[in-house]
Amino acid sequence: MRGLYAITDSDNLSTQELLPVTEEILRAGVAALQYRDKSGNHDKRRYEADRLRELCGEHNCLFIINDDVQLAKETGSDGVHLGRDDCDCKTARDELGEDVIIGVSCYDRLEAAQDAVADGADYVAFGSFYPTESKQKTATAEPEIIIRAKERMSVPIVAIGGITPANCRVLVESGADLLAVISSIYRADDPYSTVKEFNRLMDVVK
Ligand code: TZP
Ligand code: MG
Repeated sequence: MRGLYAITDSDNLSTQELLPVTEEILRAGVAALQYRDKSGNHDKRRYEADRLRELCGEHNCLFIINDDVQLAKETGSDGVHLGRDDCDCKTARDELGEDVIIGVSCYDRLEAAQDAVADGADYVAFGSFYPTESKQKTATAEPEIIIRAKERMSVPIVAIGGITPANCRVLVESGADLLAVISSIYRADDPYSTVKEFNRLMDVVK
């Protein structure tokens, strides 16, 4: 896993808006897409997740569901992403099996990442590295944590939080394998070109 990790801007987009802009983002070439929707509307979530999984299949992109192990199971997604309010990694593994990718948010805590890896996480995420309007109550992480994590663990490292083409360089140079972004692509004037720009900055050929 290396490259851009797009996260859906579901707080701000209707289904009719979300699907075409996501297709544009996928056409430009991202490594993974995370479906992040906090609405609690099961029917909407199921519908959107099914459509997005299909789109990811067409564009050779991993499809990861945020928070919801059951939705990941129902939709046959490639993986699930868990934070501190979600079920633990071992429970998710028991439910989803060995082949499914499990990612874990570790905020600004290296020890949490080591614990997650010991519990079978396939990648770990740190952040926020920069101020973000997409999530309230975030921790603040420094690029140094990526360097320390790369020394201690071999799973891919995800950086998240306020990342843009203009500020991502230090994260890439620190060793981030994936840059997870919402607003700088979903709210860009030109999401397609912005993904291309990120890929160029990360030296990813897509
Ligand atoms: N977790 C930490 S920051 C964040 C999440 C989900 C939001 C990232 O969104 P943006 O718009 O790329 O800052
Ligand atoms: Mg969560």
